[in-house]
Amino acid sequence: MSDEKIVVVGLGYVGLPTAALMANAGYQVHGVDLDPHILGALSEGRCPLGEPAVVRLVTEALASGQLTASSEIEEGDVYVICVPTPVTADKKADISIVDHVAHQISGIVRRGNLVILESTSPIGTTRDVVGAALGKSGLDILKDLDICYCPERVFPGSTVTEIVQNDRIIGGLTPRAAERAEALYKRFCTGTTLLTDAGTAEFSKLMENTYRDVNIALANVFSHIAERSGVNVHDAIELANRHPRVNVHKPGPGVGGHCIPVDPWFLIDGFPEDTALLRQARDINDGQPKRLWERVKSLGHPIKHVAILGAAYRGDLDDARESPTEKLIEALEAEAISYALHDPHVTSFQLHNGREVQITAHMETALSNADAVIIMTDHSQYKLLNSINFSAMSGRVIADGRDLLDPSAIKSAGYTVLSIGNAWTGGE
Ligand code: SAJ
Repeated sequence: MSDEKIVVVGLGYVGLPTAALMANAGYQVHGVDLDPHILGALSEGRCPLGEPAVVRLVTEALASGQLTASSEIEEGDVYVICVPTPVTADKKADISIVDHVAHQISGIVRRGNLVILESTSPIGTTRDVVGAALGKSGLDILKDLDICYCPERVFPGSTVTEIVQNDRIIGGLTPRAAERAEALYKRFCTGTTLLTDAGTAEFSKLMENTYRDVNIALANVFSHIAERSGVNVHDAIELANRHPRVNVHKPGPGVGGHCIPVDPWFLIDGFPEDTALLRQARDINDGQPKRLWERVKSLGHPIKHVAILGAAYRGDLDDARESPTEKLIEALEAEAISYALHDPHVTSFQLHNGREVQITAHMETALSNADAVIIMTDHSQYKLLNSINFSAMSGRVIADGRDLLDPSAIKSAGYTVLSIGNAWTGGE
């Protein structure tokens, strides 16, 4: 048990499991969120998130009384900020929620408190936004307070394992602040703690996801070259990756999720003159869904109605944030093509304009009368598809955006199969 009280602000997919881990490590933790759905569930002892390991952790923390929650920021010894840092419609970093929360904390913060920012943020945010707000308390932010940036590295689907086992970067505004945060994380993290300054920690987090985005874009460019040259990109990548220092990523129908399509904009926004490569990578990845649709059309089959398989941004998740499926839907709607959207895990699919797209829970219903099917997500269920599953379709075009199907088996049943990074279409 610990005498210190921790206040975690933001009980989303990062804040809530983090708060529960801290509570189960013996701290008294108060979680803060404005969402009535989250607070309602927690007040009944339930977890508002669905991941089984998170559910176990949160229900245990609530049952023991170590974790409480409300909409009010209470006084504590440690404050952990885990609020959203989105990009605006014109791709500028929006850190207004961090700023607002830091100002709220500055009204109650006391000498000796530790304040940690976990949200992905532009370089300088911990000092210039959180530090500046806390300075309004009248305290010296370097001498009287300990302020740190400790980026989350949550991988949806394995949230708890990754929080506990991943190495943890801890960037302090001072070395003392970093050492203090290290002692806290060591109570529930088994990964190595890596101490640095706040700016380096902020930059390293942005680097990680930008690295992924740029390398996925490179793989997508390789897939374009393969489509023109008649080489199978997956075969070529497999061989290239036998080189000990090469790791070509996987081409696909776009990049989604809460982090990878968002975080590079924090660097592009801050350093436009140095980030042409990052911008181009974003454009390439964002262009993948439309490109796939253009290739489907180029086959020359009459297509009026499309079945889309997959709303989630990644396989076997119920998470559709920034899913490339939205860009495919935009391309279809721009040409007045009707569509049915299927997903075995996602139940609600809201577009950025607020409109809700209906999800068909039964695959056969989604496929019926479709002139073409486009697979957007690598759900396990889709890997089992064969030509019998497609028999409800009226057309014979199958676009496999995730390289899941065995094309030769489907070709022999008379279908035309189009995949990313493979010029061969088969059929007819
Ligand atoms: N994708 C590809 N090709 C690839 C890899 C991914 O097209 O080779 C696509 C996926 O289909 C998906 C998107 O990219 O649409 C992102 O998926 P992901 O599995 O790479 O990552 P996320 O967004 O689920 O989680 C990432 C992870 N970051 C890295 O792998 C570097 C996770 O470890 C981070 O903690 C998380 O972002 C985060 O919070 O930043």
